[in-house]
Amino acid sequence: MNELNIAQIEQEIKAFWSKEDIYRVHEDSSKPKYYVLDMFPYPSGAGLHVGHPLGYIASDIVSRYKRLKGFNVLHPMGYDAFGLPAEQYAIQTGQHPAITTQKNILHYREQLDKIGFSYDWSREVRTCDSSYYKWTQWIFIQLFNSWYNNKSNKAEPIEELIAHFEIKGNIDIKAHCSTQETFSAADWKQKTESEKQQVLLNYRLAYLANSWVNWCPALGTALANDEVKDGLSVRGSHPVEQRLMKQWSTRITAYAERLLQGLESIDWSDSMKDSQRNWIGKSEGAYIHFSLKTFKHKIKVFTTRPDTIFGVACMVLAPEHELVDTITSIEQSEAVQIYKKKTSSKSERDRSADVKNISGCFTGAYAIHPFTGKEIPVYIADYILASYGTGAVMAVPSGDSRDHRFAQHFPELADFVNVFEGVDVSLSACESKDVKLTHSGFLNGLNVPEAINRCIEELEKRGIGERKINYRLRDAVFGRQRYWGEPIPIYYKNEVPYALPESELPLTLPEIDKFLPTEDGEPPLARAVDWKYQGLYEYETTTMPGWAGSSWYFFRYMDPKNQKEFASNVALAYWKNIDFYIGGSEHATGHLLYFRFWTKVLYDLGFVPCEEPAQRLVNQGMIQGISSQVARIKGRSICVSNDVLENYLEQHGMNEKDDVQFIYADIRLVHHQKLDVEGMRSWNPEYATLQFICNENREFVVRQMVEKMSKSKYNVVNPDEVVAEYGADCFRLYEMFLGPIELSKPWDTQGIDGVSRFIRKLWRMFFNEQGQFLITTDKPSRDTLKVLHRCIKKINEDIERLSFNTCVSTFMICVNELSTLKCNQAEVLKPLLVLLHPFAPFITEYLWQRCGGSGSILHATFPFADGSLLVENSFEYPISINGKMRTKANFPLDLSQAEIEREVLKMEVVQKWLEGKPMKKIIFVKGRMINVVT
Ligand code: ANZ
Repeated sequence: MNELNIAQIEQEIKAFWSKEDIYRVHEDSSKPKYYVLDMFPYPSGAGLHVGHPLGYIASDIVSRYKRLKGFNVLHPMGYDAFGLPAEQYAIQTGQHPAITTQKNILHYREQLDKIGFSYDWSREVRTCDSSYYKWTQWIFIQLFNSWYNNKSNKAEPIEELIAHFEIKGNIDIKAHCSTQETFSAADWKQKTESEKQQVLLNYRLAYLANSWVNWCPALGTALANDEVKDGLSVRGSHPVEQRLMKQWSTRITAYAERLLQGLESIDWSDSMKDSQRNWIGKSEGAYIHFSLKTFKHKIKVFTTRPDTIFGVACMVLAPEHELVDTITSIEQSEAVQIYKKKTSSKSERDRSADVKNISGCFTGAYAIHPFTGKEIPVYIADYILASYGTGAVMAVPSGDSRDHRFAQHFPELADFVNVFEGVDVSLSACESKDVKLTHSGFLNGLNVPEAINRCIEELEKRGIGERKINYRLRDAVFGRQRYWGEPIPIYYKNEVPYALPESELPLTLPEIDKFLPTEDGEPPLARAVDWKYQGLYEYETTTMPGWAGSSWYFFRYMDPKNQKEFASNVALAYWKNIDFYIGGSEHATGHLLYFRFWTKVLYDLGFVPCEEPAQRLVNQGMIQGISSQVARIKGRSICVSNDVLENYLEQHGMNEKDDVQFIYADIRLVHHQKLDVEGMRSWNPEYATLQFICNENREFVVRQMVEKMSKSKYNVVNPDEVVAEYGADCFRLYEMFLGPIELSKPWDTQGIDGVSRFIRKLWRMFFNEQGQFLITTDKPSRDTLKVLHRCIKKINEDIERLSFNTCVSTFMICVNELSTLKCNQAEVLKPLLVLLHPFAPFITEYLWQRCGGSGSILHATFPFADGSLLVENSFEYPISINGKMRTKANFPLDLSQAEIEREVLKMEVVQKWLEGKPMKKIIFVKGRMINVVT
C-alpha cells in the first residue's frame, strides 16, 4: 500500500500487534517498573463520548514513552461495573443488571479498541465478577478483624486486642474507637458473647453502629450527601429525611492524621491536596464540659476558641443531640419537637451552606459558666451539626459570625459580652486573631494564642476540659440498600454480626424476583429465598457502596488471576504502587481518599509494601461540547436565523425574552454555525413543518455555546465517528492538540483538519504522489539533523512535563521544516517515527516497518538529543549606532572581533547612520550585540 489508506493501516497494524501479543507484560526484574493507570470507567449505556478518552490518550502516551525509554510498563484497564444506572434499568425493565452491564462492557471495549491503547487486556478486572469481589469482601473482613492502636499508630489484628482484654481489660489501651467505657479483665470475662461482640464493634475498622443518614423513603435507600439537594433526592426529587439507622461504616477517621501527613510525600497537584486537606479539616482546640443547672448531665462542646469563653451568650445543641429530649422543659417541649421535625428534612450540607436563614429554639434549660458561675440559656439550632465535634457549641457572638447572627435573631441574647479590646462588634463578629482580650477574667490583656493556651491549662487543671484536635472527616457509611453491589460478607447470630470465614468467599449475589426493596422497606437482598449462612443465619442485606471495588483495584491488576490471594507477594513487591495515575478531579474526596485509606490499612496489616497507592496524580480537564440552538418564535412554526433575529423582533414588535424559545439542533446538522435546514426538518418529526427565515445569503445561523457534553444538549461527539473519518492517530493527536491536559476545553471538530493535513504531510516524506517509497540510507546534512535534534530535545522535555499540546505543534513544525529540506534519510526519519509513536501509534508502526525497522517500533529506543547539534553556529546580531538599534545582521559565532568590525563597517545601512562621522570604537559582545560609537 503506497497511498495513504488509514483504515487499512489500522487494520493491518492491529492484527500485527495482536499476533505478537505486544502489550502483555510480566514481572521482569531486569528492567525498572513503571505503573501507569487510568481511573477505570463505569460502563454506562451511553458509551464513550470524545471527552472520555482524553485522559486515556494522555496515559497511553506516557506508557508508550516509558516503554521506549526502557521501562517495564504496567498499563491495564478494567471496569467499575457495579452501580446505580444498571440497577435503575433493571427496576424499570426487569432485565438483570449483569446482562446490561455485560452488554455495555462489550460496547466500551469495542470503542476503546478503535483508539489504539496499549492496554494489557489479559489483566482486565471487573468489580462485579465474583472472582474479583471475593477479594473486596476479603478486604472488608480484614477491616472487620482489625482495630486502630493509637500507641503504635497503626491497624492491628482484633485478636490481639481481645487477648489484651482477657488479661488487662481495656485500661491501658489507646484506641481509635467509639466508646468511653472502661472495663477490667474481670469485667470483660463476665460479659456474655453478645456483649463482648457489641464492645468489639466499637473498635473494629468496619463496624455496625447507629449513624445519621439521609434517608429517602420513596427510593427506599440511604443517600450520600451529594445525592441530596434542598431536602430532596437529586434523582426523582423525593423528600429526604435525617434518620438514625444501624449502618455499616468504615473507620477512616482513625487515619485522618496519616491521610494528611501522607500528602507531603506524593506528587499530586496543590489543588487536589488542598481539597483533601479541607475535607479532612483538622482543627486544634479544646473540649469544655459545661454543667447544667438542674441536671447532672454535662454538655461537652468542641471549640477552637477557648479564649473567648467569657463571651459565651448561650449554648447551642444540634437538634439531634442526645440530651435535647432530657433537658427540654415542659413549656418548651412542643416548640422543640416542631423544630426538630423541621430540621430532619434538611441534609447536613444544606444546613451548613445556608448562612442566611437563622433559626433555633430555646430548650428551657440552663448551663453554668465554669468561671463566672452565671446561668447560660441552652438552645437548639440547625447550624450546629450533630456529626461534627460533639454536636454542641458554646456560642460567642463577639467572636463567631454564625453565633453573632444567632444572637441578633433572639432579642434576649442581643446584650452579649464583647471580649475583644478596642473592637466594635455591634454589627459583626471579630474573627481576627490579632487582638487582645478584655472582660475575660484571668485572660485579660493576653493576645489570642496566649489566651487559648492559658485557658486550656486552666480547664485541664480544674478537670473541666482538655486540649483536643478535631477532624471534619467522617466515618463513611458503607451499607447501601441496593441490589447491584458487593454483598457484605456478614451473617447474624442472635443479632450479633459475624464475618464469614474466608474459605466461604465469595458470598455471591443471590437471585431475586424484583430489584426493589421489600414491602416492609427491607433492602432488595431481603427478597432472596433460603439465603442463609449454613441454612440458619441471616446474611446482611445491604451491599457495599460504589467506591468499595475501586478502593483496591490497582492491586488486582498486578496479579488478576490469582485465586489464592488478592495479589502475590512477588507481584506486589515488583509493581509496588502506581507511578502515574490519571482521572477526573471530581473524585478528590471520594475515591481518591478511600483508596489511600484502604492502602494504609493493608500496609499496616503487612499485606502491601507501600503506604500510598499513587505517587503521581494528574487530573485531566473536561472536554465540553458546543451546542447549537435555533431561535423559534414562541407558539409559532417560525424559526429565525440568529444574525437577523434582532431585526425580525423589532419589526414585529417582539422581544427575545418573551417571544423567543431556543431549541437545540443536533451538532451534526451544523457546520460553521450554519444549520442544515432540511436535516433539521427530518431529524425530528415535530420540526417537519417549521419555516426557517434565513439571512440575505440564504443561510440559517444558529446560536452556539459551550456546555457540558450531554445527550440532552445534542452536542455529544462520538469518538467512533471521528476515528472512522480521520483515523485513530489523527483523533489522538487532535485530542492532545486541543490544549493543556489539565484544562477544560470545548471540542470543535472543525479544527481537526489541520492535524489530518499534518499526517498526510508526514506520509509524503515517505511516499511521493506516484506512491514511490522515498527513503534512503544517505547521510543527512547537518541542518537536517539539527531540525531533528531540536525536536527530540523539545519532545523529551514536553512529555516529561505532560505538555502534550506543545508536543503536537513541535511535530508540525519539525515535519514542515524537514519537508522544506526535502528530507528523505532514514537516519532522520526513523528517530522521528519513534518520537511520534506514543501519539500516533498506527502510522508510525507501519512506516517503521516499511523503513525496515526490526520488529515492532515499541522495541526501539527513544532518541536522545545530541547536544553538539543543538549548538547554534551563527547569530543574528542587533546592530546599534550610538546605542540605538538600527539593523540586524547574521554572523558566524566563530568570527573574531576584528573581522566583525570590518564587516559591520562595510554595511550600507551602517554607513548611512554614521553620516560621515568617524567611528570612535565598537562594542562587541559575542552572541549578544554590536554597538558602533561615534
Ligand atoms: C466557640 C467559638 C468562639 C468558636 C469563636 C469559634 C469562634 P472548625 O474550625 O470548623 O473546627 N462548632 C463546633 N462544633 C460545631 C458543630 N457541630 N456544628 C457547627 N459548628 C460547630 O470550627 C470549630 C468551631 O465551630 C468551634 O469553635 C465552634 O464554635 C463551632 F469566637 O466555639 B467555636
